[in-house]
Amino acid sequence: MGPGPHLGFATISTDTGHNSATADITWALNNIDKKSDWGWRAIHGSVQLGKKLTEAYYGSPVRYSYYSGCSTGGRQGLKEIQTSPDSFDGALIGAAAWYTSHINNYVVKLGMYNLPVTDPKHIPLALFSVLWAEVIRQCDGIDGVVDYIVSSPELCKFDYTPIRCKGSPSSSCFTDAQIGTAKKIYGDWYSSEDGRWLADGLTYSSEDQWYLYLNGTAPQAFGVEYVQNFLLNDPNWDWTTFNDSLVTYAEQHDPGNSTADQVNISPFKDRGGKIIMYHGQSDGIVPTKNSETYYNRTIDYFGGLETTTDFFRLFLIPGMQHCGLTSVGAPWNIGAASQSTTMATNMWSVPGFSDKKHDALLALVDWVENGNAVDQIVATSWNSLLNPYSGVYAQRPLCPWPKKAKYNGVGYVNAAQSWSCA
Ligand SMILES: [Ca+2]
Repeated sequence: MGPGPHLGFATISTDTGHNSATADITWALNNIDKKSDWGWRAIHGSVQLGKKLTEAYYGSPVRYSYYSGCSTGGRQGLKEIQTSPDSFDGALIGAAAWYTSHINNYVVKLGMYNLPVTDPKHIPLALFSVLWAEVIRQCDGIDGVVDYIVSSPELCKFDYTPIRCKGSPSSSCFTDAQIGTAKKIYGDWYSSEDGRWLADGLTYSSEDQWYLYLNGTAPQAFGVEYVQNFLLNDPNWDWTTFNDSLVTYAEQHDPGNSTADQVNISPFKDRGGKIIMYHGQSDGIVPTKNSETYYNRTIDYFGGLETTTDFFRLFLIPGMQHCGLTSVGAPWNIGAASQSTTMATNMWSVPGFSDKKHDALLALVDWVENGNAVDQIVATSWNSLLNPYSGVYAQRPLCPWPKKAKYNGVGYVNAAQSWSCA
């Protein structure tokens, strides 16, 4: 909540009905109320209460209402827009884990690609960085500028030959079995039951975050504990028995009504609502393509890109990890949820650049209240990752999808004015 008042907002947040460690989902076991709170009810009730409190304190109606959240917070914002179009006038939605019934099962599936650790197909932690370095080497320059930032992963035709073991396996090369695992991790997930698409795979340049989901002796708890406590109410469920039919079961039951997959958001659009969605292109937790999938579905629903960009724009952030940060110096900070508070608890907006050109929330406010559609947002990184006093390292515009920032061919490559949206 800290950043909000600095920008003049009355601000509210919620624990969504439980208090737990990050990946602990045991609170959901057999608890319909807590599942619903997490799924949608805590956000909805907090918005209603927040407006009442604000109106009581100031003695006048709330003029505008905004949302900012990332990851599960991105999902929660989308869910509220889908179910209660009057709640917000603008929403800043990051790396949304919107497809609960699919993506939480996907976390189990993804982990199983690399398990058990005794299997020859298993890629050990040390090889993630080998793969990452080769991805950067091959995929970086495709976007026109060699800067360690992979801005066009979709154009990279990655060749495993340079990292493939030539003789006996070693700790610095990939066997064919391990290459098979890497291809699964990058690939989309299709049902073994009926062949239908189930989930997007991870993107080239996400490897630096693979340790989060792919380095355990079991799949990550976000997946396993979802199935145990949310889906099946069976804490003894054994992840080795996972099969793809669980997605169908999750779709049918959707405990807590948390899946935010509706694209009929006309009521929100019709009352003037605006959405800025963003996603790091090196995200190793929520695959970047999740946002593109939701956006493409929305475009299909509204009958084209232009009728969608009227009120809803997607900004991919090259080189940014999950919700923030970067390991390649990529401009990443746009004043979005948790970004500056991750740098220091007393930081807010984009330190040194708290204006609508650099802060996505202020850009959103300007779009909603003054009709100035957001054509670019300038992202910032600093010489020391978390220290804005270390001086700006790079700034670069982010562009409304499908546009990308393109280097003008002249000028300092780390200056925003050397780039254009094209
Ligand atoms: Ca590049």
